[in-house]
Amino acid sequence: MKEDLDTYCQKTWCPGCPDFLILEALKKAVLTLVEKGTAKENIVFTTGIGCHGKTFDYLNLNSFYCLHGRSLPVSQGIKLANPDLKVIDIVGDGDMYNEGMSHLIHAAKRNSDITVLVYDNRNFALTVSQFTATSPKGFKGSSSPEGNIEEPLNPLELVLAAGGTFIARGYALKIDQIKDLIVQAVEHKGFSFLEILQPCITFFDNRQFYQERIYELKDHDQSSKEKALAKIREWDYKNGQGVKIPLGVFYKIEKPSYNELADVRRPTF
Ligand SMILES: Cc1ncc(C[n+]2csc(CCOP(=O)(O)OP(=O)(O)O)c2C)c(N)n1
Repeated sequence: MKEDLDTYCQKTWCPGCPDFLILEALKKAVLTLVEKGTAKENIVFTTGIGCHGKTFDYLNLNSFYCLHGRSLPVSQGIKLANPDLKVIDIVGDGDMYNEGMSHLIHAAKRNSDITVLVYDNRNFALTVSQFTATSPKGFKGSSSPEGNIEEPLNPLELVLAAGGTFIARGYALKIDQIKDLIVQAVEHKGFSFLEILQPCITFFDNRQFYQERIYELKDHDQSSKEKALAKIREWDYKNGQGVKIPLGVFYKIEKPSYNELADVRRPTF
């Protein structure tokens, strides 16, 4: 039952925050995974610190609240210790692309069999709007009152280059799409990465920007790195008119995961 995934904690997200929608999608995804045969007890999630991290309090599943930017080492440790678990790592853009960036590159490089969900609101929201690696140039926040002078990073391109074997993007306002992408990501064997575009209605409300540009990937060859890169580069994360923002699975390939190669339960002789 979906209610079994609820907790008694009062939700302190801003009223109307799309994090509520992502939470809904997550619950639906967990129920789908359970229906398909995964025991609820075998789904574990970790979080970083930030608005996204409050998911720890609001979702009744085995979980671990980690230091800011340091959830990936914990997730990988959990998976290494018990390969039967499905591990979902919930992070923010500041958390992952600023504080914890090196962990992301290495987890993708070694094709660690975990799922990373990035709630990308393009600012450090909990601490009231410092710019992050995905804040656009010109973004005005508490640490860039005259506008961010840096150009943003394209995280999907980075994860593709690092070695991720499942790379997708969803939009927080599309609950069912996010749910489907989470299920696919968790079922993928290897490093799965789902970037969720999450408008921050308090500090960076870019709903109109997204709604004018998003479209669903169709007839896309998920096995081709070159085609994935071309689609990923349709939006270079910079400001500007005319950019299109594809949603869906860009890249998905089969490759032995770190955990298959380093199964700690394998007998040694
Ligand atoms: C090592 C460390 N640095 C800074 C902080 C302060 N801090 C707490 S939450 C936060 C912002 C989180 O932003 P993000 O990861 O983008 O998540 P969001 O709140 O936007 O969901 C910061 C900087 C901290 N807790 N630990």
